[in-house]
Amino acid sequence: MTDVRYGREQPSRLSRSIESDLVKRIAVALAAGVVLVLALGGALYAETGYDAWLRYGPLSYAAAKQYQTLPASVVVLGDSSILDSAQKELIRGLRGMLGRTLRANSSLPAEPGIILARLAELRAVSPALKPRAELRADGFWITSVRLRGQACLVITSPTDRGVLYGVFALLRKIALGTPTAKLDEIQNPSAPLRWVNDWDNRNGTIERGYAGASIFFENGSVRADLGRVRDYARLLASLGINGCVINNVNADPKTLEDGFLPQLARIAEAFRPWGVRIGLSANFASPKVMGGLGTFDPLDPSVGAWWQHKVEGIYTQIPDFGGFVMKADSEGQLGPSTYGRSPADAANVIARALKPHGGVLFYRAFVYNHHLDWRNPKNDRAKAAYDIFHPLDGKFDDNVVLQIKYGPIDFQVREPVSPLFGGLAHTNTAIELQITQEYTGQQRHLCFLVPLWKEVLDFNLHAKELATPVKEIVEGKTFHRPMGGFVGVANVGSDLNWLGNPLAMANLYGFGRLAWNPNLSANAIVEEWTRLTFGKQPLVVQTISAMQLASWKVYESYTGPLGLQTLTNILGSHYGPGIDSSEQNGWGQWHRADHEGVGMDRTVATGTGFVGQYSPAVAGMYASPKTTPDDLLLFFHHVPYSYVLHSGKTVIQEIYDLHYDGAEHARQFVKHWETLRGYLDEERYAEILARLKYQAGHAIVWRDAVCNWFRRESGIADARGRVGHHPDRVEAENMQLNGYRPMDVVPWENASGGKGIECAAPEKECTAEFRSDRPAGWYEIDVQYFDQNNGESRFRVLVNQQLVDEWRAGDHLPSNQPGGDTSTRRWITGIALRAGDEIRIEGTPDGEERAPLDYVEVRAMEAESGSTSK
Ligand code: GCV
Repeated sequence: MTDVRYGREQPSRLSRSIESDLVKRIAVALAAGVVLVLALGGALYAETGYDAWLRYGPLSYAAAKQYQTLPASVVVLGDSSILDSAQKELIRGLRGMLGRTLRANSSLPAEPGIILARLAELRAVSPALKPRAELRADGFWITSVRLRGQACLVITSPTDRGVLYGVFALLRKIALGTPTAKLDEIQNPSAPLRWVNDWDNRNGTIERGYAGASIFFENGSVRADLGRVRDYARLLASLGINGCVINNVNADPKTLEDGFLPQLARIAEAFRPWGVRIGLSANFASPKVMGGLGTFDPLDPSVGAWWQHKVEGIYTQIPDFGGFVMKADSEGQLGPSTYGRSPADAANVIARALKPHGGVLFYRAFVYNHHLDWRNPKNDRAKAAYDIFHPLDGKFDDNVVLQIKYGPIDFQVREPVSPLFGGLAHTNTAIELQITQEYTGQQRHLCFLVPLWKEVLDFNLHAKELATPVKEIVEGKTFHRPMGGFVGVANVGSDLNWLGNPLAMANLYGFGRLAWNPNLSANAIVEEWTRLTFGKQPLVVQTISAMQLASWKVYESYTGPLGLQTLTNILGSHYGPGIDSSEQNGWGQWHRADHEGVGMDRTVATGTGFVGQYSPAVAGMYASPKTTPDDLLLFFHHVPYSYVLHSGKTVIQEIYDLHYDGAEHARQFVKHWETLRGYLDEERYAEILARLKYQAGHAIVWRDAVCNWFRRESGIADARGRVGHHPDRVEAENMQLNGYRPMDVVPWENASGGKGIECAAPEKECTAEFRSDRPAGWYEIDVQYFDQNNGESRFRVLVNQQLVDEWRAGDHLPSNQPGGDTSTRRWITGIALRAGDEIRIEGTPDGEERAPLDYVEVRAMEAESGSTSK
């Protein structure tokens, strides 16, 4: 690979904004941080990521000093498991941060105290104490007052849950060093429904989960030990999340079997002390497939009676059951269309069963036909949700909430906002966001999604005269709806750090904080999260925050810029590149690239008409390529490759440039992270470094696959001469092979030159060697190999017979084939080479994995001299 000095001659938007921000923040922080880390010396301790943002690490002497006046006792007025959690959490947090253990009391003592109480109980002891503004359910008031002559800090709310949230808010303030002496603060949640969904299966797997097995289920049963569930509930409560659906929306009908309910009740019990109600994904065909009826027709009275009986059974076991989420008539799940009934018929029959118990029915608007005829240019999956649900507006009962994914397709790296939010003036709605990074790098790539979510939530749909940002629609404000909110698909797993990567936890944190207050900025959220998760050293905070904030656009730029959507293999893992996979099939994730041009015409005038689902102001913007923002151009318009963007570049050149910029930025993440060595615990430092290095290598796989594919399709060369030219690269199939044989990789663009090599025989060592023709100097040898899931091959790299590196291909990537999902880079830095040196790679196959290799790059290290990391 050439040493890409991207952006120097003609910096792209991505380069300019991200680079300068990162460099500025880190320079400032370096100046301040160096001093701090020296002062801290050996204070860093081992971390697993398990405690996430609730570490309650000891504050420095200076930071702790301002909290010396906090009372020595914590008093709970009232009796409930949630208040008990609140009291214990406060004691735990203050002990961790301040080294002080509060006295626990249950009545007002004759000394200053921190008082935890619902408003009702507080009034009984102090009738005059009233919040100065409205306190809604789950909202809280933290105030410093005198009670019976004693200086007290009161945390109160109309609900137990609100008191708990107030405690977490106070602990967060202390962890962040915010003064608490004169507090008088009221916070109300943005919306009543702040839920997560977990797509766990009874067999212990998780659909689109990337962090190990289910914390709920194992071998068909609820786990015996629910310790992880309790700790998950605590994390959720700390963000104000009040509901959790615990099973896959592709729901197993057996979930609702009577015999299973007592097991589910155990999960509800684990959540209850943290104020998190459980919900279940229900299979719409349950009355028939497990309920013994001959039908699941929602208008058949026997079906209504079945749901009523079932729901009563659930409430007997789980009195605070939150409700169901329903995926019906979608991706193979049966639904009301079987009987010619509407989603409103389906939702209402179940909602009516839930209503007397206070339960909610989340009906997912993710309904579309995945057998669309791709040959018909008028067909468009993006139109489905609006076409189906807009005509039903006003027909849903009041305890039904339509759960709508943020975009009209499916959690792509970028989509426009779903027009359906603007088309439901008489229906409760909730926005569905995806915390688990299905299409955004599966927690192996850094991709902080809060900036994406902010763009969506702040987007003005112009659904009424005044501004109608999406956040206000789902809060229920715009259309004066009684209910609404936020749903995040979390999919935490049993990996100790919950999401498989400590940095990915910023997405869970960010989701919760936005659900509580969507007006928070991405900047504020990430800084807060970083300080809570990694401590307050300026270098750490600035570096991690800057990397996180840059990461979504970096990921977008090498996986699907300009509104192309994530160009991944949509028929399989949704992970590595698979540019063709979205075409010529019924799934409707089309980008319509051909020899002439690229993008999908969704205009009313000449295309599918999707644009017409927006209000006139928004539709007007998307109607023409001239007024459509560049980053969504190809979602709305089919244009020739030579079309000139607002950036001044042609579409094809922007595709090339963004991919090169993105891959280079991913490489820079590694460099930025390396500046943190010694500032963090070694465990998380090393774990994250490994992920970032992996990402930097995989970003190159993405870059080359997409650029080569478009180069071939468009026939237009890269004006900067990079695409298809890799002067540092030696293709494995061109090396001297012993035991290895060339193989074709499918699709061709997922391997350099479309080919790799593999050992011809199982379990027999093979070698591939070549001689370097580079002048004497320090080099990096990058080995691109395939790490399949069906074996753990071993590799050794020797320079002139001297072993310089060895490793096992033991990662768990989502494929058994050599290709875009499995292509992995080993970075071997700091190697002294002279012309004529022999570089040999020895591969030892294992199982079905034949030590497959793609290529080797020998790159001069001048730019990074001094780095010795591996
Ligand atoms: C749970 C996408 C995912 C599916 C998921 C579906 C949904 O299609 O790939 O795994 O199914 O969305 O949200 O229902």
